[in-house]
Order: sequence, then C-alpha cells, then structure tokens
Amino acid sequence: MPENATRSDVLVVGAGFAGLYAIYKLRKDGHNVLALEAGDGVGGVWYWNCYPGARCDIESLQYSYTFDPELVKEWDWTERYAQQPEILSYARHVARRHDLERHIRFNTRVSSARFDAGANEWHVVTVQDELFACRYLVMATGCLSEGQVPDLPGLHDFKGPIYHTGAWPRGKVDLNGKRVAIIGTGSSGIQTISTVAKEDVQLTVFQRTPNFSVPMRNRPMTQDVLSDWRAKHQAHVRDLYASKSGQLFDINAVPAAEMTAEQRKAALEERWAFGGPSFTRTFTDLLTDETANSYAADFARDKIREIVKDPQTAADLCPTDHPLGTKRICVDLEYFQTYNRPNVKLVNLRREPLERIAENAVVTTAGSYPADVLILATGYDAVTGALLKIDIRGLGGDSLHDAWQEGPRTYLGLMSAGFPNLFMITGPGSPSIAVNVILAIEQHVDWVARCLRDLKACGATRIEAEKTAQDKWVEAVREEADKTLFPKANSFYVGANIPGKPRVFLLYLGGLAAYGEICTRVRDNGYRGFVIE
Ligand code: N01
Repeated sequence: MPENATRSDVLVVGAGFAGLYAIYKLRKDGHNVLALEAGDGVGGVWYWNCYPGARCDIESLQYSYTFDPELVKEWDWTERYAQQPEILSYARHVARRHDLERHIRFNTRVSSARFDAGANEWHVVTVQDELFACRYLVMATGCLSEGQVPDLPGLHDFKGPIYHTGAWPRGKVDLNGKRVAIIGTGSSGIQTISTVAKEDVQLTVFQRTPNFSVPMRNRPMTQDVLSDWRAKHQAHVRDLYASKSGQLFDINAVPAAEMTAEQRKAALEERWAFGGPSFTRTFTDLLTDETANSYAADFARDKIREIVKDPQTAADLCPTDHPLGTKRICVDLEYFQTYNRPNVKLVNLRREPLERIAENAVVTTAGSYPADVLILATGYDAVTGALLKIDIRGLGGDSLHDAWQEGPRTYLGLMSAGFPNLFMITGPGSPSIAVNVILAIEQHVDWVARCLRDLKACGATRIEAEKTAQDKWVEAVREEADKTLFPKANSFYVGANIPGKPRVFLLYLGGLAAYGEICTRVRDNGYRGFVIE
C-alpha cells in the first residue's frame, strides 16, 4: 500500500444508522475511526429513499436508537409511523448531537478492499482512487441499499425521466399533469402509488405479483404517548431486546386451531383495526402453519374485495402465490382505496406480460399504455448486494464474491471465514431486516466494540471466523427458516428477485433475543468459533 494511504484503526463503510452508531461507539472506546459514505449526507436508506410517501413500517418510538437516553428525552416524534424526512432529520440530529460528521468522508464510494496478511491490515480503494488503510474494517453498507433495476426490453428508449424509488432525486419532482407509469407493488410501490395518486396525474400501476398489505392506522403523536414512553423507557428497551422481532407488539400465544372460527375472525378484525405488522401475529402459528396462515390470508383477501369497487381490479389485487407475511407484509395508508380513483388504473402483468418499454409508453401483450414518467419500485439486491458490489479480497486474494458463489457464508452474520478483521453490521445470517433493524444494528455494533476491547486486552490484533463454526451457523440459519413458511415465497429474503442469485434464506429467523443470547455465549466462551491471534 503506497505511503499516501489515509490510516485509521477502524474504517467504517457507510454512514446510515449502522455507520453512525459504529462511529459513536468505537470512537468512545478510544479508536481512531473514519467512515466513508457514498452520499453527501448521513442517513443511509433514509437518505436515498426520498420517494413520495416514504414512511417506516415500524412505530417511530420503537424505530429509534436506544443507546442514548438523552436522545429519547429530546426527540419528539410527530407521528405513530414516521415519514422519511422526519427519520432523516433524526439521523442528522444524532450525527450533530454526537459530533459524528467530522469522522465521515462524504461523496466517497468504496470500490475495493484487500486484506494484506503481512501488514495485517485492510487496504481500501474508492471509486475516486483514494486509498485508505485500517486494522479493522466495518461494513455498515445496509441491506436495502443496492437498487435493482430490471433488464426491461427498451428501457433505454424511454424519453421521459425514470426514477427508482431507492435513488429518488433530491428536491421536488413535479408530476402534475403527467401520465405516470409505476412498476412494482412491494412496500415502496404501495407507498408511492397511494401518494402519487392524490396528485393531478394519470397513474398506471404495473403489477406482477400482488402483495398482502395491512392498514397502518397512522395518527399524530400525542404528548401523553411521548411522556408515557419516556417514563417507561428503560423497561421498554429491556422488553424490545427480549422480544423476537424487536417490536413491542403482542404475539398471540394461542394457535389458530385452538380458537373457534368466531374467535379467529374477531382476533383478525381487532388487529386489522389496530393497524401495523402485528397482524402477522394474530395466531402464534400464523407464520409456521399453512392452515393458520390461510385464515389470515382469506381474511385479508375479503378486505380487498370489500374495499375495491371494481371486481376485476379487486381480484387482480388479491395475493394467492405466497402465505401472508412470508414476503415482508406491506403497511399502507388506504392503498387499496386508491384503485377506486378515476385517475388510477391497474395492469395485471400476469395476464398481459410486459413486452417492452417504448419512447413514451409501457407496452404489454394486450396494449400500449402512454407514460411521461416511469417509476421503478422494483426493489433491491437485498442483504448481500451492497457488500458484493465491492471487490472484497481476503486471505490469499480470494474474493468474497467467489466465497459466496452458492449463497452467503458467515458465522453469526458478523464475519466470514477467510476475511479476518472484517465485520459486517446486520450481515447475512443475522436477524437484520427480519427484525427492527435499529436494534439489530445496536446489538451488532456493541458486540464488535466489545470484541475489539477484548482483543486489545489480550494483546491480539486479528480475529477470523472458523470455517467449521461458519458451516454449522449456515446450517442453523437454514434450519430456523425451514421451521417457518418464509421459504415458500419467492421473495428477496431468498434472493428470488435477482436473476442468478442463489436461493438461500438470507436472514436468521430465530429472533432478536435468542440471537443476542447466542452471540453473548460465543463471546463469553472465549469467542468460540473464532480464531484470535
Ligand atoms: O421492493 P420489493 P420494495 N417486472 O422487492 C416488482 C423495505 N421497505 O422496494 O413480486 C415487473 O418488495 C416485484 O414484483 P414480483 C421493506 O423491508 C420498507 O418495495 O417480483 N415487476 C415487486 O412487486 C421492503 O420489504 C418500507 O413479481 C417487477 C416490486 O417490484 C423492502 O424495503 C418502505 C420486476 C419489488 O418489491 C423492499 O421493498 C419501503 C419486473 N421485471 C421499503 N422486477 C417501509 O418501512 C421487480 N418487480 C414501509
């Protein structure tokens, strides 16, 4: 590595919620920390996803850092579910409050990282060809940061603007008076559709697979709710970390079969009225038993048919190809009602497949739909995409890309064998975005920080996952997924949305609390499964 490399003890890649907390925590432990961020501001996914209607599907009080009690006291969330601008302001507030920005190089995208075994350090190169060297490399690159633009025939012929929801232009995009086409009906699509439809536009929605969506029942935050949350905050944090999902919703402990049809209906109605993702916990076995799941799925389809006036449109919106909740359930603000508007049309791509994009239209086998603007709400190369976009080379110059040819291989989702001193925050094989990711981030960063303290205390400078421990963990991740209905869906959780991506369940589904206990046990047993030198 040339002499002109910028050196730090720890280099963090990314300044989203994971990167920010990593900077805070590792600096506090006395490390010299530098972070590289591709964007020109902090916030990560909440920086890039500034599309109309972007909002978090986890309640704002719970989708918050827990590490600093002062933050809880001084930050007033204004709604039950926060909008993207408010979450971005929160990230900026945290960065300012803790003076984190001075450790971040913005507009700096990492292109490669190579482990130099002789020097026992990582050498990192950016797209601008700047060089960095560090002992420990912390990848805080995010799980939904590598947007997926499908290879649609004729896409480059389109004359109007094309916007991916995950790379929405900053500043106002004026859609008024436009014919807007949108492809994709996942969480991003559903939010964009519900919001854009209210403008003076002609909106055509191109849907390949209908999704289950439950009402959000958003409402303004009240002073009472805020005060109550603050008063019980310590207990809430304990309960959040002791939970499976990192959220404080009530999971019904009763299996569907032990309830009468009337009790099941009443329980589903109650959760539908309450709003939010706790609908997937109406029965204890809703996500593990097909019959239990079918009660909730039938109920949700009945709701769609009740809401949507045109019977054909309603039928097209009813999901039938996956159990409810096995693709991340969408949480909406009157999404289905949107299709009763005269300016909104649904095109079912299963009935009339997309043929090509023309200069000013989307063409299916049944017709041509004029469009001035094309929105792609087509998702992400989730969990592994951002990591594998970087050319990461470990021992012997072996690439992470090759090592993960048949799916990601990690120990605890924290490290991968052959890549010493490289930590992944919310990496594949950890609970990550299967739970409240803010807590998953804090748990990972805390573990890494403690690990570096322990290494220092024993005079070690190198940690690497053992291959046998990793093989066992990969198997454990698969086993946990197989206990559930999740693998049945062609979702981004199994990489099904990316052509050629191996079908492997990407997240650990054993729950945040159980996973946290495993990580603690590993640590308390002398970092069992890791080699320390
Ligand atoms: O992405 P998705 P997303 N032709 O992959 C369609 C988080 N998030 O950005 O299902 C036609 O879910 C694709 O169709 P199909 C949250 O974790 C959270 O919406 O592959 N259609 C699907 O409809 C979420 O789960 C929030 O048949 C094509 C859509 O594009 C995750 O991000 C908000 C296509 C992609 O849906 C990802 O959500 C937003 C093609 N060639 C996001 N290719 C909240 O907190 C893809 N599609 C609320």
